[in-house]
Amino acid sequence: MADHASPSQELDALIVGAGFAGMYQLLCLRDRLGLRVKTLEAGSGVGGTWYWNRYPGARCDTESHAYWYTFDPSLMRDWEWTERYPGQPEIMRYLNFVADRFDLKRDIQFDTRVTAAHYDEAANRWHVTTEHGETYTVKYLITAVGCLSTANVPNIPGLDGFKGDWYHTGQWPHGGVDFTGKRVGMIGTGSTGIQAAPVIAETAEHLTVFQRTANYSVPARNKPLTPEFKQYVKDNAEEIRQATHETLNGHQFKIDTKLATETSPEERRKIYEAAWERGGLQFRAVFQDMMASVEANSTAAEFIKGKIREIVKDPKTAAILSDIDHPYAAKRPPIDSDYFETFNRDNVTLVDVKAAPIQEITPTGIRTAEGSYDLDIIVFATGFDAMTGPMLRMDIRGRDDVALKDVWEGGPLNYLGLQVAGFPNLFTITGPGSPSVLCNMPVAIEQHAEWIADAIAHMRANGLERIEAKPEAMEKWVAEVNAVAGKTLLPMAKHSWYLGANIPGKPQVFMPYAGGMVRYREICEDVKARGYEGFVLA
Ligand code: NA7
Repeated sequence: MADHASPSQELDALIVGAGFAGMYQLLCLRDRLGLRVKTLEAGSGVGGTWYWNRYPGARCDTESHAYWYTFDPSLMRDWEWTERYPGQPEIMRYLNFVADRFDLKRDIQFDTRVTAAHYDEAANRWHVTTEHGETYTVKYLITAVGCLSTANVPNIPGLDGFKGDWYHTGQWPHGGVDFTGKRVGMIGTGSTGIQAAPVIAETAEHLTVFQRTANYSVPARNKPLTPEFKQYVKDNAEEIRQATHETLNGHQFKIDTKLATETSPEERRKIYEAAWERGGLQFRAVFQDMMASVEANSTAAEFIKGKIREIVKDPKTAAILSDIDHPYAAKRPPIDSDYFETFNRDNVTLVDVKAAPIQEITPTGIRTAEGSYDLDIIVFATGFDAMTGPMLRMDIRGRDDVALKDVWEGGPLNYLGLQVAGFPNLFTITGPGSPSVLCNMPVAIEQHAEWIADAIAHMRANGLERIEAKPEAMEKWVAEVNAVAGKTLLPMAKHSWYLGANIPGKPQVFMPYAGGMVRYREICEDVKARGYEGFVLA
């Protein structure tokens, strides 16, 4: 812990966060540009979102051979994933392997949460403060704080008086939780709840799932990778990397050119059956028009609802699970391992809290409008204050002491998801307005970190001290982000965290850029080629 009277440390750059983004940004700035740079990380190890999300069943929904760093071919050859989708512990092993290989930890200070960052215009420096009272004075500040790192524990009356234990999936205890012999209540059926429920049900005496909005899910079909597939990945690493750079969402598979609306019902059914058997997010990619046409989307939606009714034996439970109110994949589409099958177990109950909302948490459980449920443990799989939350929990102030929270009062303003006007030399990796969560994250992160490093290199080469988004460029970009989202079905999911609608009082603005990673990369390259068009460099 720092001495409060210790002088401010001066650095060229400071990075906040040591997940995928912060680690790679550190490597870019320290090893390629030779900057004096440090990373501050709230956790006790690398991993970011994966460091905190240790809940049972936590697993990536991108296939492992596309979910890694691709900047170094030898790194891709030297790491071997064991499963089709990497589980949280394996991702942690991978990130530690990368951190050790590039000796990153010597410049990462763990257990250090940044609380404030204020820009001093006269000195053109950011003054950064940590929760321990340490201060840093830096020219460049880069936030690599993740999109899903501010846990949302809903404000349900009575939680303080609950006599059992409760946990949020995004702040899971490192020692794990023993559910043996416990009556567990889980609130939330997003990707997290859908992953956690089958695993909790295996050991809990009883699991009660409180569902507010029914959700689609497609089987993940996770499996161990064969020696042949591992060899294929080693032999084709560069081709796989190239493929992730050529697809809309940074995955290794392309979206089919066929249109659902121009395919016969019999043929469509065959295509959906094959995609269901293959499993994974690729289900979304079998028709070109799935995310653009309500008619096309409803064919996928009806297929999945039919599967839910086929799998779940109790018709009432099946009806509650399949009563879904939004287009397929308009909310982040989960993939699962036996989620719907879990409701066929004798020790699992589904409670519809849309029909009968949760009214309070009592000392012994949860009370809804229809009844009380006695519980020993409550699991909140209730998501995150996504994208803006991790930024706004720091007191960030730009020119003239203007607070970011005031600039973002009506929704996040950002140019390319990289910079906010009035906040010079502050870069946001995968900030609102970037493809980020609509893309395979490592692909988005590598592009951002490299673009930021290039911008800083350009400034150093040209004796420039300051880079700042122009307000008009920012406004134009925000309009573009909205316009692009408007061409898709994404805004039709009214409760989605993409829109900020999951957090009471949060402005409802579609936050990520839905135009795809390929287009976004082209735009960023074009901006760079035009001398950082839309930015003021001074
Ligand atoms: P999500 O996708 O935001 O899901 C949160 C779930 O919690 C969702 O079902 C919510 O229902 C439910 N929720 C939230 N607050 C409440 C209250 N007060 N009462 C009842 N139910 C509630 O978070 P996840 O962690 O599952 O996934 C986040 C991302 O991580 C995911 O999209 C992937 O990108 C990885 P609602 O839908 O709001 O009615």
